[in-house]
Amino acid sequence: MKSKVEQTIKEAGAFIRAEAGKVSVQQIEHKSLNNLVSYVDKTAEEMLVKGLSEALPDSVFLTEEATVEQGEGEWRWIIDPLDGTTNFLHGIPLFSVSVALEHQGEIVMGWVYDIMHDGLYFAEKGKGAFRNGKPISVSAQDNIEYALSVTGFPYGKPEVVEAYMNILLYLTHETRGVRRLGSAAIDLAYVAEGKFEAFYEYKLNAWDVAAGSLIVQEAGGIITDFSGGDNYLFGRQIIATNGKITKDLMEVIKTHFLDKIL
Ligand code: 2AM
Ligand code: CA
Repeated sequence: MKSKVEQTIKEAGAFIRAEAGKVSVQQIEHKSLNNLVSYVDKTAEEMLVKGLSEALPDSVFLTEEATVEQGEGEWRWIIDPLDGTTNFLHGIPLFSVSVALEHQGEIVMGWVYDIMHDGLYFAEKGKGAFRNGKPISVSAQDNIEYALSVTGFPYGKPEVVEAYMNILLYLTHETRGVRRLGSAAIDLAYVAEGKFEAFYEYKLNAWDVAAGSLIVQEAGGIITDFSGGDNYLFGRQIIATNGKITKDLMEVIKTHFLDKIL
């Protein structure tokens, strides 16, 4: 099953890579102002649905582009066929395929394919995390002052977005800094690999984080929602760290963001 899944993900990734730079302005649809999609996202999703259905018959799907019936079931694939669509459309080489497998409500396997770097991140519950077959682990840094974080910016109510930027301001002044890459799945993979100490974001969807979260956990990190709970998959708040700075980052997010929007 695993090799069929990985073959499918690499084929979808190869298709996306081959289309990079070819999408015309007329072929871009605006789901909303900041939310773009093209035939590339949809075709990649169809390729994934076909291959994953063959790999695991009777499985159901939760997918960003909803090219297939969305179902609930014992085995469910949670998929973002192209995470980082804006990067893809602008020729910035940071976009990915994100595929998670859920069994009875628990994520048991996850893959993030960093397409332009040919990096396939994989984790299986209880069995560790890997990049192209080699074990990976989170950073050992336990001092938030020396931590490099990564985030993405939410869209929505201006006052909430403005308050969210306070976190950025604090981390810019008081820590090593913050990056904003544009693919949540890659952000998580990079935390798992020890490149970043932390990732946090507000208003993401389950398909952006389902695979990457398991990869971080299996690499030794910790994932929570903004209050330290475990509602990060559907709760639209996520903090992923190397396991050593969760408390500090949670405090920053509480003081500089949550307390300001209440
Ligand atoms: P996408 O490229 O699959 O749309 C960047 O911070 C992350 O936010 C990406 O994972 C991106 O996923 C996601 N994203 C893009 N537009 C968004 C929106 N309007 N609302 C929520 N998330 C979004
Ligand atoms: Ca997407």
